[in-house]
Amino acid sequence: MRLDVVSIFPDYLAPLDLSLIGKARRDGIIDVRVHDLRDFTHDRHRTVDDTPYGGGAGMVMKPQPWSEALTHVLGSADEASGPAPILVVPGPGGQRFDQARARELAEAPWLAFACGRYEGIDERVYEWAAERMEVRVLSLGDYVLNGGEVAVLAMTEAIVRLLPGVVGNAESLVEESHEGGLLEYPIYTKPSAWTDAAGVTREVPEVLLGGNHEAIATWRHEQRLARTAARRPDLLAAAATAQGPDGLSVLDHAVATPADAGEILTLQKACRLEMVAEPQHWSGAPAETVDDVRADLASWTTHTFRSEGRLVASVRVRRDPVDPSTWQIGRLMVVPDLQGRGLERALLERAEALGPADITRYRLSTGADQQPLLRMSKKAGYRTAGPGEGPGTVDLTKRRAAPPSSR
Ligand code: JF5
Repeated sequence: MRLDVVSIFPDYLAPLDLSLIGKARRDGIIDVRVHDLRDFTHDRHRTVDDTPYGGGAGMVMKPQPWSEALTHVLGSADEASGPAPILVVPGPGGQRFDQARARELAEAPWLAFACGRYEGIDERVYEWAAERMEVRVLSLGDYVLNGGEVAVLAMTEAIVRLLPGVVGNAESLVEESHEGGLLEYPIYTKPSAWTDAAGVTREVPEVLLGGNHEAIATWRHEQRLARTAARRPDLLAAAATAQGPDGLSVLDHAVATPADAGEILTLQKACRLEMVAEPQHWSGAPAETVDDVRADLASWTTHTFRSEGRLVASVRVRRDPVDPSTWQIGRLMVVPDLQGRGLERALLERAEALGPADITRYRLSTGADQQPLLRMSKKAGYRTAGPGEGPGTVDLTKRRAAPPSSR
């Protein structure tokens, strides 16, 4: 795997020569090249930053040194690397870098990392780069570092250890925290009774000493669940959906009330991803207000699904006011971090099942730009019926299957 890193502090990346990563480098598993961004400036002061247009605190990294540095990286393509790297830009405003992302990036033959400093990089660099390679803005977590370098060290370590031949024992790679969506169980080693300097003795849990493998597996699974619930309740919903297609059944279901309007609006906004992906193309179309959502709650029945109190999915249904044999389904939403795990399909099936017995047809309304949702509903038997009521929406319909014969 080729790894290129562009930074104004190349020395910060010296740890890439140490430990397992250093060994992988010496073993020829990875080829790491660190570049100094200032080498791509042309002024006496080797300037990489300037003040922000529109005002505001701090400095912004200039586009020109970045385009030249990245052009230099692109120019070093070879047979093994492929034509262009995936460009990773660490930053607190990115998508979360997690174990799944590490596994995905470990498949790439070539990764380049752009280390931002100050308030960040001129937005046009992202546009320029996206025309030449795949660009990922990735965040380690919800905190701010002084620059991307430490994040690159963390990400490269998580990625490189997954490469064949880097970590000796393949087992130790699979059975780790975050694989499977639950935290690890507690581990112990000898002695079975350990006495500290104060004379306090602590025992290893009895079940681990017995050799009953089934009892040990059960105990460990319970420990993982209890730990995850206590320390990372946010992981439980994801773990539940990973267990099977109907992750919906483990969520708390309720019918929305006006008190839910604010959260539903937040979910709606989170699901309108196109604004997030392309800020320069933001249409400025008037967004719905919390009062619009409240009004909708009066004319529809909105069903909410929560995990540990957090609203993670919702859908609204009603009998069609003009055609009472039709069951209307709309605003089918799943929070972005749980999308694509089968929850959408389960939600649609739940919405259909809510239709009274005399319903003969379903009409699903969705955004014309909601590609994954359109694909899913077509797989579920829906066909496009035409443009929907709201701007930018489409209607899809499906006949309800005849009820099973009562005899
Ligand atoms: C950075 C401008 C990048 O702060 C971070 C970060 C937080 N989580 N993951 C990464 O990146 C450094 C700071 C300022 C761009």
